[in-house]
Amino acid sequence: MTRHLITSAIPYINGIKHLGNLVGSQLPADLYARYLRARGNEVLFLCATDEHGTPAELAAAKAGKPVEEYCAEMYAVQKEIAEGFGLSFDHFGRSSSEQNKRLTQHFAGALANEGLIEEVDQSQIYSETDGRFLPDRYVEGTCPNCGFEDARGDQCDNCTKQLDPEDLINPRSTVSGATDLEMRETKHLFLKQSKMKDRLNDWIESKTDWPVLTTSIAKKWLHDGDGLQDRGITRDLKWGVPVKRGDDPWPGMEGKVFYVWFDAPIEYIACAQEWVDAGKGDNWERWWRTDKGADDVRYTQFMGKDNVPFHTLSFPATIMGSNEPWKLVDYIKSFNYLNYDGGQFSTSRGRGVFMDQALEILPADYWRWWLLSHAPETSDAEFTWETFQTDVNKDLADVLGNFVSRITKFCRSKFGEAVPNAGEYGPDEHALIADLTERVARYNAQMDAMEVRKSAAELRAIWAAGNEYLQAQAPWTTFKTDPDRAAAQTRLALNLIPLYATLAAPFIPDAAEKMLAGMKIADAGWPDDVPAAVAQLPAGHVFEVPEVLFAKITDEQREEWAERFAGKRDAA
Ligand code: B3M
Ligand code: ZN
Repeated sequence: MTRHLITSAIPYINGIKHLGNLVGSQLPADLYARYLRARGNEVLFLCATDEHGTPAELAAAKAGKPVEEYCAEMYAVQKEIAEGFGLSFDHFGRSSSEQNKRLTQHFAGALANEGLIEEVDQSQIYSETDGRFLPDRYVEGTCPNCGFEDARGDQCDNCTKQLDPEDLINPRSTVSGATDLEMRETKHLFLKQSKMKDRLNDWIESKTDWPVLTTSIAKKWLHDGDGLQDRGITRDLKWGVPVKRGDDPWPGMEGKVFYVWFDAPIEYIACAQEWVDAGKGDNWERWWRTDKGADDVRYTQFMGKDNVPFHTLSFPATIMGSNEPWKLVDYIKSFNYLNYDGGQFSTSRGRGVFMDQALEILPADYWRWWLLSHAPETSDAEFTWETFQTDVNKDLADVLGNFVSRITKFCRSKFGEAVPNAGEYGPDEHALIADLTERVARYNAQMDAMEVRKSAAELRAIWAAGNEYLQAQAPWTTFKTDPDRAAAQTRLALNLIPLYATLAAPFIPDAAEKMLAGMKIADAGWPDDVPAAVAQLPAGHVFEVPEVLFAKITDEQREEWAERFAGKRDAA
């Protein structure tokens, strides 16, 4: 079995993520991690909070708290919500960790030794009103690339272009709104990405199996305009990793920190160190150092499209440029945006459903199923309360939930809470098993390929096949004339429950657990052999009718929620 390293983009510490963020990184990463574990692979699944830079400083200032305290509190909040959604990280770390600080300084030193760092005297935006330099998100203005008026100084949310604050047209301070901005001299370190262009280009060109969304964004920034630019990797901020050259001071860079996008991806590695230091693992190098066994690892990253440039170009430039044997990513699965009810999710306007609110109103499985089955893979997708209600009620309550409840209750009423013994399988049973064998093979193939929507569609079809079988055979009718035949039908239908639970567990882990608990089978094992998998509950096997798996969403609930989430929540 292959060893799989999986990372999800690490969410900024400021505020709670909305469902669009969730479905673009952490949730599909969790789906894949759960699937691979269930199939017997060794998996290390890591995520963390992204705690440095202007997002954290600005949010802490707004909350009126010291930034360390703010980050510690928000880390605890994000960790709890991640657990609530069943995100099965092996470790949920923090980019402000000691491990990441040391590793970030180490990489800067290694890049400098390779001649890939340049000290640049620069003029940068300084605000007289605020009494400070205004890096990154401290400035907003109009995007020079697409004309979007609320572009941030680090990146335009509309066209994803990476920006520098001085690129913005009509810049304004996000601290005070001040527009009396001037340019002042300051010194910064630049990563000479332009020197790495050929290596990065060859590497991207070799990734012919990657999603087009991933490679097209990488190629755009490699070739459009003047091509790959050198990037400033330091900032005039207080909060962040202090600039050092390995363990040594960096003359002239006192009081500065590394840019958040320089240290954030390094946290993927530091997180594995944190995992070991927390006593959860014993060897991080076999996951990350190709000289220490990581050559055998398959490394997959999950992220929204706005994060792609940093993962296809900037972070690989750090890794390759260090000239040290670090593991490079093998596959980048990226996502488009999920929109909310005719517009965009908006953190600042509180528009849409945020992760904490989602869990307040419904169990995680409802969200997991809907979001994953509508993952914005080939294009942007849209959340509406109507489709959410319709799809959840149909797929989860009418198809899966109804199947489980109907057959277990029927069995209890006619044969008791044990798998009935009489009767033989006939052509209909063998046809269903053959159909499921083919479908499970297709499901495996889609899951292996990380085709999230197609996997969900196949799973839905697998559930529907059982439902249709039950509907057509109607053991409750058969029972009146041929109780033995009804017993055989019931035996097969009951045996589909552990099969369904196992296949569905990566999508809806809580419901899957209830199904297995009801059927009194701890671990049904992945159905590599479907005929054997549907013979796991032998005649006489005792079960209990599981509790109701899914309640239907009512029209009143739908209307209430649509109103509640239309956009009033205080900005994070
Ligand atoms: N924190 C962006 C985000 O939260 C950023 C990702 C970092 S991945 C290394 O969407
Ligand atoms: Zn733009």
